[in-house]
Amino acid sequence: MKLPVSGRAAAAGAASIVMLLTIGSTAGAAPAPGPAPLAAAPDIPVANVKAHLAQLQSIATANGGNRAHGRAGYKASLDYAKAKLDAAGYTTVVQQFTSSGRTGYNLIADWPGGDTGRVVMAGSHLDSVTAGAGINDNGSGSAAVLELALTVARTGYQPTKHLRFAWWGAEELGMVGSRYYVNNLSSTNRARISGYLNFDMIGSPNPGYFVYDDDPAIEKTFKDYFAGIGVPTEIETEGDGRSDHAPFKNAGVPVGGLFSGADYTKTAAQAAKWGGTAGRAFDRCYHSSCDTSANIDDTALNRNADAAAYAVWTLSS
Ligand code: DTR
Ligand code: ZN
Ligand code: ZN
Repeated sequence: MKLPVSGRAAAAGAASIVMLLTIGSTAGAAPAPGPAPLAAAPDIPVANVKAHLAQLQSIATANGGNRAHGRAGYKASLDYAKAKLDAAGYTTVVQQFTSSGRTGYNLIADWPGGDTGRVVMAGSHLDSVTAGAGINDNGSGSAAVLELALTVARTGYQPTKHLRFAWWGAEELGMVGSRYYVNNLSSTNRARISGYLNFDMIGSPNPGYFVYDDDPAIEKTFKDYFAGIGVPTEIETEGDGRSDHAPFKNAGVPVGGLFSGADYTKTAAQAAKWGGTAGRAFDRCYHSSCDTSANIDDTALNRNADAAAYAVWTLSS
């Protein structure tokens, strides 16, 4: 069903807007509200996250080796995630835009319930570069956010605030999808977003544990989690403006997120506290054809997925 496009969206000119609204099937309808769960977040099964990554790898392999904006592999990745979310009872919207002459898509999934005046968002970009499958960049974030959303449904979590999850298109072209989403929000709907959490590269094979230092409360939430599991963190310093939190931050939305490192080199001091290999990039397959299913550190993926769940539960309860 096509939604009426907003005036601003209709005025978007070059971009054509098609928003497909799918109400989750009754089979997977959100369970009736149960007792208020503890704020303690459940574990995110890393095996489930890895299974999503295997699917994304298969999709890339079947579609020219990538999941890039405007290619078949990207839309197949989105369709995979959307099917899972619809079956779990989410209300999903596919937001269409045009960039570099190709059609792009954002996937937005709302968990029914909660105070829609206070929306906690978690997102990741779903597109890869054209060079490869993009399993760490950014299948890792996309798969973790997908499994987090499915865990919300599976546990019947009834948050105080409203939960919204997003998978962005065309991040690799300059955060095009996330900027398109933010630019097409009304000022009222933008003000309703109490925080946006970004997950872009969270399974790097030679991992670091970096926390965005944008919003202090969100930063503390993530740092509390890692302190609780005895893992030291560093402030993420290379990413200002380099991922999908930037359009939200520029619009005044509190943002935060996690990052396990890209093409920068791990120092000896970092290797001493985190393990791994000093003098080697956190991800030496960054934006390369070797960013495949083999390009993931399971421990980093697991820890970051659980940290994401902890933050979503804490910030929405
Ligand atoms: N721009 C991201 C990778 C990236 C590089 N530095 C940071 C810092 C924080 C988040 C992401 C990144 C990409 O290539 O998708
Ligand atoms: Zn990238
Ligand atoms: Zn990325």
